[in-house]
Amino acid sequence: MSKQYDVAVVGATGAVGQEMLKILRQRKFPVGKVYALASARSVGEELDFGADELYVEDLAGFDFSKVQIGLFSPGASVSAEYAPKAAAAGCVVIDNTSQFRYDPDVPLVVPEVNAHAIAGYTKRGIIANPNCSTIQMLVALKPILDAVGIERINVATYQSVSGTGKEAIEELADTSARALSGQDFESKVYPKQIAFNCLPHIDTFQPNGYTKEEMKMVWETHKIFEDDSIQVNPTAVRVPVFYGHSEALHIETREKISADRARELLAAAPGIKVMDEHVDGGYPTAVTEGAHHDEVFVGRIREDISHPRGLDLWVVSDNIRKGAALNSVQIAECLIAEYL
Ligand code: NAP
Ligand code: 3JN
Repeated sequence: MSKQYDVAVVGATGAVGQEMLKILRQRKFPVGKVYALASARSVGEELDFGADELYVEDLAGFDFSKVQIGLFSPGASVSAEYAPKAAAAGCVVIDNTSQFRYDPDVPLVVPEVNAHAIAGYTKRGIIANPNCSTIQMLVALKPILDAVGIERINVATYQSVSGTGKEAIEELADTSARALSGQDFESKVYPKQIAFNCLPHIDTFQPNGYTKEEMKMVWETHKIFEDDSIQVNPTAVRVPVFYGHSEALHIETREKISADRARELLAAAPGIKVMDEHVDGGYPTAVTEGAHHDEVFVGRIREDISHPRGLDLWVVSDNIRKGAALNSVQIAECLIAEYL
């Protein structure tokens, strides 16, 4: 029998944790025993894991020496406390929060882009999963970076509410229904109404006027592409979509690339599906293609009429799958194939 790995899913009751459990089964990850961990609030809750019953245990009392891999998504402050403890107990942590992403001793990995960086996990026993908006952008840009280089990226995101977690999914459903039936409602998760609206605000405002979600895309692009000279100018927007983030990318390459060549390169790249017909509906959208699928979908590929080395792309992906849970499980797959 092939080797099996005992795995702890930390934040297992959350939007990302639930998807991690689903993906471990869908991809037939060689799991031995799986532990579902969350806060004391959820202890005893039963979670679906195929034929096996999985009961939620308290993260606070868990002995991480029982597992070889920890898939973490309990929020940054909780990861800050427990990921180093888990690593000290011999568990390799794959962390979905922003807590360790910018630590030079922690690899920040998108397997299609920089799987080689996983080798650095031995320094702290932690591998960081990037932000969802960065992941889909860099999967789409990697073939273009390799072919002609990238000088500048202008990006506007259209991010679904599942990126904020399970309470936000409920808020969009509930406030949309109330708005449609003429009832009063209050926004609790978001600072303004999300139903039938767009909010140009994700995460906290920074001193430079950008939001932290936007700055994550800058910092993470530099670290993953190993090039701080690439200029990145993001605007992150929350939209009333349940699953799937979309992005309008306007890039300036170092050498000119035609739309046809870019389309060819993208079509041959791992993890990408090109959908770029110049007809009604010949492009991907969050709901019809992104949600519940694994690929990063790219369409609307065209040469920018306002810049001699400009290229425009529309990029869509499932933020909870490729943007979080799937990317983490792919990292775990690389880890066991090469290192454990
Ligand atoms: P969520 O649906 O709100 O779930 C949060 C999870 O964390 C729940 O399982 C919750 O357990 C657990 N948790 C909270 N406080 C805890 C504590 N003190 N001890 C143990 N467990 C605790 O949120 P989510 O959407 O799954 O996101 C969770 C985190 O993942 C985010 O904060 C973020 O850091 C990261 N994330 C990353 C990306 C990405 O871009 N890669 C995308 C989304 C999320 P209870 O149910 O017991 O409260
Ligand atoms: O808002 C989104 O679409 C993605 C959200 C990600 C997120 C949410 C809360 C805290 C993160 C993240 O992964 O960057 C964090 C965080 O860990 O900082």
